[in-house]
Amino acid sequence: MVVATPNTLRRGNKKTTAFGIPTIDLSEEKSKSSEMIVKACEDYGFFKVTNHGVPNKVIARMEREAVDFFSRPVSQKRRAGPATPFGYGCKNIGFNGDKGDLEYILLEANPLSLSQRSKTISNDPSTFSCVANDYVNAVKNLACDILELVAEGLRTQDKSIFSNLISDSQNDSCFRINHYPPLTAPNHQQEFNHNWDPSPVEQERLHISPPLPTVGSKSRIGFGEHTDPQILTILRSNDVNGLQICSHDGFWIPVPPDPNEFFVFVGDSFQALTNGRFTSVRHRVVAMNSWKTRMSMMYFAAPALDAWITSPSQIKNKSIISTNNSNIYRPFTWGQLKQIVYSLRLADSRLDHFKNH
Ligand code: GA4
Repeated sequence: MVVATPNTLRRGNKKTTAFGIPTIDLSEEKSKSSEMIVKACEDYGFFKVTNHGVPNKVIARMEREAVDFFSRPVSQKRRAGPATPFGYGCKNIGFNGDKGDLEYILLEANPLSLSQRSKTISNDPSTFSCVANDYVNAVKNLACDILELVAEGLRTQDKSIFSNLISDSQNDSCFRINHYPPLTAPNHQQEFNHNWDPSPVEQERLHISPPLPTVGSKSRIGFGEHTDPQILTILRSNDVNGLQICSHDGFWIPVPPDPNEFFVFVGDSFQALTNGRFTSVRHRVVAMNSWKTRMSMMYFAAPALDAWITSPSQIKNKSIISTNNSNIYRPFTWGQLKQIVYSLRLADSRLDHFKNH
């Protein structure tokens, strides 16, 4: 694991610290990588994986389809929207007024939905759906491998205890592609000055709304700070920077982009599944590059809506998962958490609703 000495930089009023990101080579011996993954999940809730086994061709094809989609005229992209929550979205995130300087497509990660949605996304829907399916399956397998290594590292009896949740045929995983405009590019700004909202009243309101918050003098919020509600997120981006993670002590750490590797985020559900031993990582995207577009693809691994999110310590031996024997959270289903998630703002903490008092 590479964790360099902190090198503190100042951006605006806030401190930003450049660290080495924990990096796990999946071709290493299982016992070693499982231990390192557990440590990274505890220390950061975030790490990078190398030798991940996802074929370059699968990634390149997905990227090509996504670039093709976002390069289309707004009128065509809107055919795939609005994002409620699935479909094409621009600037609006969720249903409670959150905004970001981005456009995106959010898709349900199952073959049937992908095939239906593809018809609104591409002129060649069968190719898009095939490419998206291949990508989603490859990253889902990667997520399962990682979850099995975590189980190994935590020494749970059942090594599939976490991976079974997301390989379930009813899993509620989703797939998102985010496209961030460069910081200053007149043509792009024009493209991004439309808002995807069907209501004219709302559109009117959005045009007069204040500009998106800035972070220091030369950056702007692309996607505001939040944690992911699912179990695990697998992210891949192009070579444009902007992603930052928040350390346990509150520093924003810039994550250098690496188009050849994947980044893994612990989500809220994994925090609950481990009784707080892992913490979901707060992260955000700030637009800092003046001339290049950032594009990222995220697979959010979630269980079935009726799956119970409860620490195995409640089922088996408590000492396996957490040194703290009392249960921090009462059991809840993924569907119940999702309902809370969509009733709150992006930056809110959702697990508080399930805390045992
Ligand atoms: C954050 C993680 C995923 O992108 C997402 C997002 C979702 C959305 O865009 O529809 C949410 C956001 C995310 C958390 C709070 C709610 C829901 C927007 C929002 C304001 C798809 C998810 O599952 O939760």
